[in-house]
Amino acid sequence: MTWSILGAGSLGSLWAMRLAAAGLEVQLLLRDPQRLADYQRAGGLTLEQPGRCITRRLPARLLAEAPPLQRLLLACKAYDAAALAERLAPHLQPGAEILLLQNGLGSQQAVAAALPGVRCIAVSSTEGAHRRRDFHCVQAGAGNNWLGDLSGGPAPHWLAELQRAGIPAQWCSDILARLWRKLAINCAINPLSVLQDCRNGGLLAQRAPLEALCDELQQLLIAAEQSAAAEGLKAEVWRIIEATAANYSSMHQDVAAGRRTEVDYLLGHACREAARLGLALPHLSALQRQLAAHLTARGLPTH
Ligand code: NAD
Ligand code: KPL
Repeated sequence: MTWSILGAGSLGSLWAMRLAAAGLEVQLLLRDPQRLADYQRAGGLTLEQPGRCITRRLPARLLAEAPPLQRLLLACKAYDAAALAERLAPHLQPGAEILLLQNGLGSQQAVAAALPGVRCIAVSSTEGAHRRRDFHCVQAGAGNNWLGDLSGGPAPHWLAELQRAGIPAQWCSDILARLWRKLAINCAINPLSVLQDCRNGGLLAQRAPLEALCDELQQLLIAAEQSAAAEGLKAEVWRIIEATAANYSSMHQDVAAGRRTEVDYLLGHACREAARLGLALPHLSALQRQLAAHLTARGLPTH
């Protein structure tokens, strides 16, 4: 069974290289002929891990030229996922499985709606990777991957294959709760770190706004029937801020690099859900307005 990887960026490369190192069949699906030529010129995919740097010439092709796909890792940003799912639909075999690596919420549901009959497995990842240059990925730190089917169902037989390939992977029977929890943590930390232009540790001086945001996020989680995800949220946010004090949040890094953020799938999703549930959450709404103004002033999309 071939693992097809669509999105040969940071996380997609990290997965592809570990699967290939374990002797599994992997193919990269690249965007267009130019990107395919760039990949060939780069001599393959490179993964930098502590103490070693390995390059592999993994097979790569265009989606249009790929044989029907059975198992695919969708490793693009959340804002690209729905459009890519529509392009993927004619290339998937009946009974295909697709793993969704996107952060936040909303994109997974859009992909599932675009691909009826396909098993959509959402992944909540705390692994870290970044690109040194195109097709050269650096593993940034240890983490975990929780996998779960948004429609329920048992763990797939290939979960052990991932673990054997050194990809930390744990099956989660309530993946929605885990995605909501991560979304809430990201909503508390990331936008404020952008507006304050600080490392996560800088938020230790923002106790009052952070506590108000956590209170509203807890209200939202409870109203969205995600009470388990609401439990102990404030304490975990503080723990993560302390543990990542020296780091810039992913949203801060995107804004600083002039890249589009995934805000629409984090704070945007939270605010839309609050509106749908008839909840007034003034701190969260004010944060969304301030962040939108901040992004607009820098020529970045607000969605
Ligand atoms: P990335 O920008 O490094 O990679 C995305 C890749 O998708 C790029 O290579 C891009 O070229 C490719 N892509 C986009 N449109 C395409 C198309 N039409 N055809 C083919 N390829 C296409 O992003 P990333 O950092 O790997 O993040 C992917 C997702 O994983 C995001 O939702 C992110 O939030 C989440 N995530 C990332 C990390 C991390 O450490 N990088 C950690 C946890 C979660
Ligand atoms: O996930 C994160 C991010 O930067 O996106 C943390 C470190 C938890 C901050 O929200």
